[in-house]
Amino acid sequence: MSEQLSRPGRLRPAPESFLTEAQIGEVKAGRRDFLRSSLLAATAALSAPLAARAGAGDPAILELPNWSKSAGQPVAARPYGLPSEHEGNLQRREMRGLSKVSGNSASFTPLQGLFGIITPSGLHYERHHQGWHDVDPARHRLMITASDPSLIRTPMVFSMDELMRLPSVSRLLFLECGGNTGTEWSNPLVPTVQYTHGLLSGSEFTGVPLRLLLEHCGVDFKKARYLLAEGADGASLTRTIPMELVESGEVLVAYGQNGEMLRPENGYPLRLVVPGVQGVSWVKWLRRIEVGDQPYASREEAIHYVDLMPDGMHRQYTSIQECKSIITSPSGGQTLLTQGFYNVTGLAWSGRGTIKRVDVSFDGGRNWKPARLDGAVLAKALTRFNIDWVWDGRPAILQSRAIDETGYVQPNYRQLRAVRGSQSIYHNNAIQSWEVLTSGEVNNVQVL
Ligand SMILES: Nc1nc2c(c(=O)[nH]1)N[C@H]1C(S)=C(S)[C@@H](COP(=O)(O)O)O[C@H]1N2
Ligand SMILES: [Mo]
Repeated sequence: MSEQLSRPGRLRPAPESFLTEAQIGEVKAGRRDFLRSSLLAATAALSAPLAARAGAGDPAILELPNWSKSAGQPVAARPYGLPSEHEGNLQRREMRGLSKVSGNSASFTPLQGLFGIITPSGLHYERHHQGWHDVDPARHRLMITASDPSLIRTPMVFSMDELMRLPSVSRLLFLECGGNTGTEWSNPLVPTVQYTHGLLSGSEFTGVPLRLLLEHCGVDFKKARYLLAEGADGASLTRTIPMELVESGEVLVAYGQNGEMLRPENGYPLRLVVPGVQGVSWVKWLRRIEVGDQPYASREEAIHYVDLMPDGMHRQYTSIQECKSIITSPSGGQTLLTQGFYNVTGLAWSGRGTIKRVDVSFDGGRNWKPARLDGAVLAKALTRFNIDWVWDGRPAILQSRAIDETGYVQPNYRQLRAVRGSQSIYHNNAIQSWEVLTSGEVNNVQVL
């Protein structure tokens, strides 16, 4: 399991030169004063001459390494850049035992090691029902048809070249598998945030609004209230999309991801983007769209992706990912090395719009403090939050609770189970608890 744990090095405390016992006292008294004084100290340390910093007692600054005295690598030594070799532990990881066939499996994003709101494409989580392919874009086509000829004027087939000539838009969005956090319905089961919440990523997607293509084909929007999206992979994955989502202009036929073409694992060269809706509807290797006048009840919506309710009935077509948040660091499997200051950070998102507020608790939900929302706060995208924390060495339970623009408040496990029971797989958006032990170890626990 150890290779699956995240790097405790990320939790280095602030350098001693700007965090004394006295300052910790000040943090407790008032964060603002502390921030001002630590900022002053940090600036002073940066502008001080080398000798002064050596005086701070760190030998690393005195030893001039060989690379500092020799020529570096030439430009374009790597025509396509790669992360530092020191970051090799930051990987998507498979959960062994999740499925019997690894082509039908998932890999999880290492949320504990990421910053901001964009997931590097190479670390985007993967979920394939029948493995992935690197498809030749020159041979890929998208067909638009109808279940009944009266619903469409001209069925059409588009090549990638044709699609890429059309007006495009780019949108920063989250993508979350409906099965994310599915292991945690009855007990805390997996140790790290990578496995509890890593079927979640954030990207900028670029493509053509599907509405434009349907208009081009002369779809009768009054009668065609649903559509079926179909993938070209062996799983023949199909999902019903309600036409309201398409009419709003939000649904994209996308070829771009984080400034370049989609990665093969994420559906290259074409995938459906359905903002706020669970991952399974974001059909990869998209080859066909059929407009129709009723939901299709396909395999992926009749047998799978349904929620078993406490009364024994299955809830169907619950597609919108409700408001949720997670503290990504410190998180399960990490260790706090010393007492003192930590930047507690995490992500919040809602399939219904923007995040209004994130509260953080350090005592298992008794007291809450609002976190700082950092950077862009966008609808149906990841939102980064940060909050200062001084760990006094005593046991603590860290939680985050997000509230979205509709006023919806992320539930705790008691509230979620009261409505949903504990036999579900999908759509678990409960508040996560990380327990910090006196040893500094952080564990996955549930607080009821
Ligand atoms: N064609 C096709 N599309 C697919 C899938 C698939 O197996 N085949 N998996 C779906 C599921 S369940 C999810 S969660 C997302 C995952 O997208 P990603 O692999 O880019 O993260 O793709 C969806 N689209
Ligand atoms: Mo999924």
